Amino acid sequence: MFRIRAVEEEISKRYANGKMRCPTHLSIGQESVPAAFSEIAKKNDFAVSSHRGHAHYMAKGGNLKSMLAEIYGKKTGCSKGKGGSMHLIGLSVNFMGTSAIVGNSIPIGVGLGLSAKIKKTNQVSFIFFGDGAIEEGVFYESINFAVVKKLPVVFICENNLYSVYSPLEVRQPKNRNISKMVKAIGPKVHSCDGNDVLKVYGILKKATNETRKGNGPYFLEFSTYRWLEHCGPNFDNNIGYRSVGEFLKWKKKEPIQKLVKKISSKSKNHLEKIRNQVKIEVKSSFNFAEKSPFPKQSDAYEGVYAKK
Ligand SMILES: Cc1ncc(C[n+]2csc(CCOP(=O)(O)OP(=O)(O)O)c2C)c(N)n1
Ligand SMILES: [Mg+2]
Repeated sequence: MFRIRAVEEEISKRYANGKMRCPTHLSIGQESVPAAFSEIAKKNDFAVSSHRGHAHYMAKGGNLKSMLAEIYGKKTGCSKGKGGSMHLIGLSVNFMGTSAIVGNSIPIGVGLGLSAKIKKTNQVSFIFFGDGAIEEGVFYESINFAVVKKLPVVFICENNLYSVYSPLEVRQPKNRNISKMVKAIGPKVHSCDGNDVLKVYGILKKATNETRKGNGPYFLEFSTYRWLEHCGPNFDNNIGYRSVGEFLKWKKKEPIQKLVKKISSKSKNHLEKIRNQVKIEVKSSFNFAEKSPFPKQSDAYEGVYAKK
């Protein structure tokens, strides 16, 4: 969680320098789910994510230097500087990509689950998406297919209440409970406080073990909240689509403090060590990205995907 927070805060701090020229969707406030995931997924398990994918890429073991270089548009980036923040890929750790099109990576994640089942590889496919992706038709086709074929897929919805500036209540019928609705399609469904990393860990671990055993797909809904604007490095509570009161209420429930309150003072010392290590790693990774060369004009038609 420290590592994700530190990277996202540094992006936010440096963004105004104008060197990162792609849109960026930051995960500050949403660190619990990817952090728990990082302790559960195996290296050869698959994962895909969406426009807000930095944390998932890092949690799957994606190379931090390559991610930052990508955001800076550099040749050393994970998509060779041609994709930017929303097109992250790490084939060496089976992080199979992120997409700017809401819902677009869901069927890809299901296809990866199907491949694991056909080839009997014992891999699990994890699909990260937001509450907005539930409103895309492809979500229903994909999860139905995963249920019918009993695929080893974990659908992970990080419900942060908003799709850009629209809260759930103007997008979906009043009193709809997403988990209940999805349960009717047939996957096993669980939900919990998505800012409580230990709770998320428990639910995600069980779902992963069960789906790996061949017991079919899971849909997990984790409630959380993004602190910054939908896209970009700033706070935007002043523009009126959400209240300062709501923001402060969620800020009190933020993932890192929630964990710190629960642990012993010995563990707190350990956390301080982690925080310091992370600072050093983040600084050197930004230096790498800033110093890396841009792609050449002649690279324009080269394949964008990194090789294993
Ligand atoms: C198919 C499609 N429709 C609309 C958009 C514009 N758009 C980009 S991000 C976003 C919000 C998605 O919300 P959610 O899935 O909840 O993710 P969050 O940003 O909250 O993490 C929208 C509507 C898009 N990129 N793709
Ligand atoms: Mg959302």
